[in-house]
Amino acid sequence: SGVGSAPRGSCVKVVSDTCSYEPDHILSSYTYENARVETTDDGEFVVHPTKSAFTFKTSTEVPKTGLMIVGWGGNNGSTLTATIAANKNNVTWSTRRGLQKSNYYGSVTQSSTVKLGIDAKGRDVYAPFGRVLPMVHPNDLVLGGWDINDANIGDAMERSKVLDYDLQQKVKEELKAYKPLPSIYYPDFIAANQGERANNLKQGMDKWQHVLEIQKDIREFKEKNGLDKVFVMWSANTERYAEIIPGVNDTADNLLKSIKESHSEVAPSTVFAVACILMGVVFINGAPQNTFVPGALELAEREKVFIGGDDFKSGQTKIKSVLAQFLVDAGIKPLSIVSYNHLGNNDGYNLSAPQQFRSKEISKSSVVDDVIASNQILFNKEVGDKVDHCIVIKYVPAVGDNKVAMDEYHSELMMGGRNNIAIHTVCEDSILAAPLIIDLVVVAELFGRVQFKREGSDEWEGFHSVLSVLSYWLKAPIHRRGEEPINGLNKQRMALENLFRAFLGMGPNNEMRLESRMA
Ligand code: NAI
Ligand code: DG6
Repeated sequence: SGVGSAPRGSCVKVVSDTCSYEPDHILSSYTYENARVETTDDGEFVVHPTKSAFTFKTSTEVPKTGLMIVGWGGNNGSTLTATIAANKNNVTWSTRRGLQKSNYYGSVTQSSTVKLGIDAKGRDVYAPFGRVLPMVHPNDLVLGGWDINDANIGDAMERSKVLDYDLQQKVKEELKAYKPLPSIYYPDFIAANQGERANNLKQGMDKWQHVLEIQKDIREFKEKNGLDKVFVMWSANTERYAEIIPGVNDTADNLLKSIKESHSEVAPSTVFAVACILMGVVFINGAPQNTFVPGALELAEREKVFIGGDDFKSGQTKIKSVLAQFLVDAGIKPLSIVSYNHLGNNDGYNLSAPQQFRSKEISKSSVVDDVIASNQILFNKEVGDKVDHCIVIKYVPAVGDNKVAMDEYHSELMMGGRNNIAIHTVCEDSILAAPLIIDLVVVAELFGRVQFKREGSDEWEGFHSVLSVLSYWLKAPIHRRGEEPINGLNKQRMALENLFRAFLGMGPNNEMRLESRMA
């Protein structure tokens, strides 16, 4: 019980007979409590509390980890690379506000905390999120990747015009040495206006050869850098939706066959995803398109490889996944949510084409669906079960990466009253998005080291290949077939915290505070 000391990389040691520290792993026992609910025809809820016992085994050996970014030379990829280089070297630089130190603000794993419990005086005690369990540190990530444009990452950083000039000067030399690998470009999938960037391509190959080439790139990157694990992240341009065609991409076998036949409806992002899944490499999609067509999902399940997606949830949508939940949980009925934004970076340029905009519109729209479905008092056939949800994106080159977002939440109050909340945001889009890439990799890597055993079973199992705990960072979380995604940000964070606690044999965090509420 609680034997041994906190493993390297962690600052938390649990002393309990539900948690033990072994030389290379943590063992925990956990009772999962839930409830199965039946709703009768006359509207009664019949609740059956349930309990199931699990044993978790978390390896404490943090692997040497590599991250390969598709779209490495983009604003997100170059901003992330510059940020890691700067943090690794403790870079400071002068700004109009004074001396600025490198940091990882905006990353949950690096800059937020988790409540562990209370101290002797009843005050809450928090630990750094990234040190509750042994996790990869971003400074140790080895970066690589592909881009259809041949700019080295130093030049790409300058082109993106995101970071302070003085900071750019301090990391430029290191970044100039990083060259993106040639990538695959099927012009039909991204906006025609991106054509002029495409000068770094794997040419003269069919789609299956592309799969093999990508796999070769990953193997070589892994060997050259002596890595234990590699993760691949799509941070390339938003593609149009792929059409789901029976016999083409509806099953794993059909999809593989279609790639071998170079079917025109297989997108570059799906080719990357399939290449990764077939070699057991985790693939995460940070853009909104339907990379994970049904065949790709089935392939990931079959190969038992983690996948995550879709679309980084950075600013406007993150607020929406809190605010919509707040309104509905307060018993206030949102009638319309209008989200307008304009931006002037290359992402905005690509999204100015209708089909690519449509992909983004879909991922930005789905975020309130489960919130609406959670409240049948406010949303039902009689009083209306929909919110008018409107998404507008405009390309305005002058503002560059400084995205402007305006949101209006128009809601119904008691007795027909009305409530309007308007939010105006100006944010550096890529500085919001880059830390999400870190969190997605750090958390996906951790979950790959956790196994569980069900009560009465001797078999260690891994989590389902659709890694839904990543949904905190994703606008339109992919989900297991037959299930609905969870979009509410607070629920998503609660899931992360409580799973971490379960891996340490602790019950879920709650705010019952019986110590102070009882006389
Ligand atoms: P960006 O346009 O600056 O970078 C994309 C990069 O991908 C470009 O360098 C382009 O040359 C490259 N590229 C295009 N097709 C490629 C392919 N097939 N293979 C390899 N490289 C390819 O865009 P940014 O701002 O870095 O965003 C990246 C993606 O992340 C976009 O899809 C965007 O919609 C998505 N995203 C961005 C968010 C943000 O806040 N910045 C938030 C949510 C999603
Ligand atoms: C225009 O909306 C550009 C997009 O790539 C967004 O910047 C990105 O999807 C972030 O969106 P959000 O809604 O999370 O701020």
